[in-house]
Amino acid sequence: MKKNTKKRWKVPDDRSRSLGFDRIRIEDESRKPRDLVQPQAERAMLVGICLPGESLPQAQEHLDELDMLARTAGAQVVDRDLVAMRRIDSATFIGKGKVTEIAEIANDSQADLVVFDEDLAPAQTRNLEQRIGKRILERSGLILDIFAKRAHTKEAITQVELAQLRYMLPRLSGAWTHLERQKGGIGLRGPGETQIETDRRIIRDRIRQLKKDLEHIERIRLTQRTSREKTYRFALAGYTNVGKSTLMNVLTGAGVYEEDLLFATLDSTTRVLNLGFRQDILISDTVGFIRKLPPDLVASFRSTLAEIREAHCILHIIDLASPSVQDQIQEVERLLAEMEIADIPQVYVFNKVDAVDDAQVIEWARRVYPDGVFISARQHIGIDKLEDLLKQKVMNSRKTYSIKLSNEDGKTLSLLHQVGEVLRMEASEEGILIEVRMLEIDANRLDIELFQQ
Ligand SMILES: Nc1nc2c(ncn2[C@@H]2O[C@H](COP(=O)(O)OP(=O)(O)OP(=O)(O)O)[C@@H](O)[C@H]2O)c(=O)[nH]1
Ligand SMILES: [Mg+2]
Repeated sequence: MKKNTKKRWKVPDDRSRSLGFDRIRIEDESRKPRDLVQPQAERAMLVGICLPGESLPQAQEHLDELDMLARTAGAQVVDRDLVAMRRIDSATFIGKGKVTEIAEIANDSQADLVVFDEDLAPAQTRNLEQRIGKRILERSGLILDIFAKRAHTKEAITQVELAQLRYMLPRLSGAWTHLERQKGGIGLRGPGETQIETDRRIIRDRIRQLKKDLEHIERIRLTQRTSREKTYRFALAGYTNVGKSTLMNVLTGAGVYEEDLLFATLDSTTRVLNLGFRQDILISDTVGFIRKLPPDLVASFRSTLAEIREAHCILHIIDLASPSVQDQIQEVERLLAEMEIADIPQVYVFNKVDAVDDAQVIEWARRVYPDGVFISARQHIGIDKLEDLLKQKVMNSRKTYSIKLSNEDGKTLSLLHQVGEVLRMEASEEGILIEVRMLEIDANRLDIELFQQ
């Protein structure tokens, strides 16, 4: 499939909004159209951190990723700095000397904001803002910002807004101090504090409302889900930008938006996967993971991520051409473990083999993941093999049962024909003995006595 041929909607370019949590609307502004284009991109300086125990190339890759995140958020990256740290400074995270250095670089490059690759304590952000004299944003704030831009359905918009507000609440005093400073900040402490309290109350009320909205959306989702319960379900999961949606489109022709962007997909899409079985097999494309995904976001996306949690088999899609492939695999596994779904069978699908120059990388993957499948979703390489493996997974999950029915029970008989493959039928005066192969979940759901063979 050619890139973007199935593009369904346009990513709104809303650079009119500045980056970062201090512009999150407390009012219901989020429902307003988001496509006001302002070509003036914000100028961002990026600060990568090399923590003790981390290698420099690793920190460099993380900084590259931050660069991509910043660009995805619509910023113009004007400078980058990598800070190697021996210990974390409680006041400023990076320490006095580094703060001065970064302030100088940020000034020289006329940055509007400085983005840190680490999450900072609210007080550290405040101190850095004061000393650097620029708006400070951290990785989580950036990710939340991108999610806010990508959210299109009511569910995603609600989930992101909830995450943003949860993220904002403990940081409110910092944001306010920032506003105070802009206003001059003299003698504003009293009214300022009152304002914070008011803001907090409004935010808490809004959080309550959003949670209610989400519960309602989840209930609707649940009703839709129960009708799919009889089917075997695959879920595509993996790091962002690894090609999940591209593969989904190749396997199902779903027309899911795919793009060389981080978090192109926020809403899960579920489609029928035709593997030649009589029962429908479903496959879901899901939101991508990333290193340091803000916990507020993971919590808010609970129902979207349920597509993964409720799958019978997870296809862990991996970008084999990425220099951070090992880190990415680990991060996804960590998040899957956090979601407590370690017991769902996983298939490692190594994508983008067409873009791997180094044969050693493929050798490494084959050695470490002997059961892995190697494909190129874009070039349609290895898709047949993958489909065979998926068929195998479904087949393996089916079991053979014998059932005795009365001769009059035509209803159950037709039900068995619907959900399974009837292998043998023996009719006698006492009834019909049937041997049927079907999914265990189907068998459990049938309200009749079955004997597994
Ligand atoms: N070279 C190469 N590029 C690919 C392949 N599969 C996907 N891509 C490209 O990788 C980029 C990301 O693809 P998507 O399918 O949007 O990735 P995703 O995992 O759904 O990403 P998110 O939804 O952002 O998490 C696109 O530019 C694709 O064209 C492949 O097999 N080879
Ligand atoms: Mg996608």
